[in-house]
Amino acid sequence: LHVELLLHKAVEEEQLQLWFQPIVDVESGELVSAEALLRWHDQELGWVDPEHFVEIAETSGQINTIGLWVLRRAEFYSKRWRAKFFNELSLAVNVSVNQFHDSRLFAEVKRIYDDSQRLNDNEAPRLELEITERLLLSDSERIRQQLNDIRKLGFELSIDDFGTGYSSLSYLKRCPVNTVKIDKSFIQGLPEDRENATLVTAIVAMAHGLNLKVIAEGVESEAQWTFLKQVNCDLMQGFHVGRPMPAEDFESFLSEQY
Ligand code: G
Ligand code: G
Ligand code: MN
Ligand code: NA
Repeated sequence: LHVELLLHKAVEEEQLQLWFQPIVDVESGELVSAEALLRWHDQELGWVDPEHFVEIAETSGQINTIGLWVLRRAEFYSKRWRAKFFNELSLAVNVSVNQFHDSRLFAEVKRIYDDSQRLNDNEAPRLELEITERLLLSDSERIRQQLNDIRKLGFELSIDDFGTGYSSLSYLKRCPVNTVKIDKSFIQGLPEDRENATLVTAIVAMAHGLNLKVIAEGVESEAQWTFLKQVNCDLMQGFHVGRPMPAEDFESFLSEQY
């Protein structure tokens, strides 16, 4: 409860931070996008594990407000960095299942879209929403409709932590997603782990068969990168490519390249 109150205060006082981790093309190694990740440093608690405070925020309901803040910050950085450095840059944000049961999520997505239309803006945000398999599993018509509406506004959707949940091929076919992100637990033993190698090869082939892009998460070595090239994985993310970094550091990283 103590942490919950501190988190509430941190949200009010805008003490949460958005960090960014690069996502690159497997073939060329070139930057394509970045994932926005929440970070929280509290005077008393120090750095709080995001998995821990996101779970608290989901239980307490604060994730709805936090999620809107994340979208607005991502919108801000997207416009700024596309204008300054790299017009094709896209940013991915994580969205909790809970947010799809709160009408403010779609309202905010629509607001971002409307603003970019109104300004006829060349630097309109390019945003991708990362959802989990759990959301697809809920199999509600209302959620599928929301996902469709979000796609119609030009936002992309990806499935995070793919392979750890229960999605079946039929869900992937019926849901309007663009990308699957293979969970890092499948990447970490590569290339030696034969079972993981088989699974990753199959996931890439299956996703491509359904016209989906594939991102490998948790890439930590050159050997893993080589394997991903061999199986034609599209994009990758991980410590070998770059760690999550504060927005100012990501901006310096961009300014060195563009
Ligand atoms: O950054 P790290 O890998 O430690 O993140 C841990 C977990 O926290 C991941 O599952 C990630 O999806 C989640 N997370 C990070 N940022 C956000 C966010 O902005 N919103 C939500 N809902 N989850 C996030
Ligand atoms: O669940 P989600 O995929 O949104 O969370 C991504 C998490 O994975 C972040 O907390 C990020 O810090 C972490 N991460 C990113 N790259 C690597 C990596 O190469 N190895 C490990 N172990 N974790 C990573
Ligand atoms: Mn993610
Ligand atoms: Na993930």
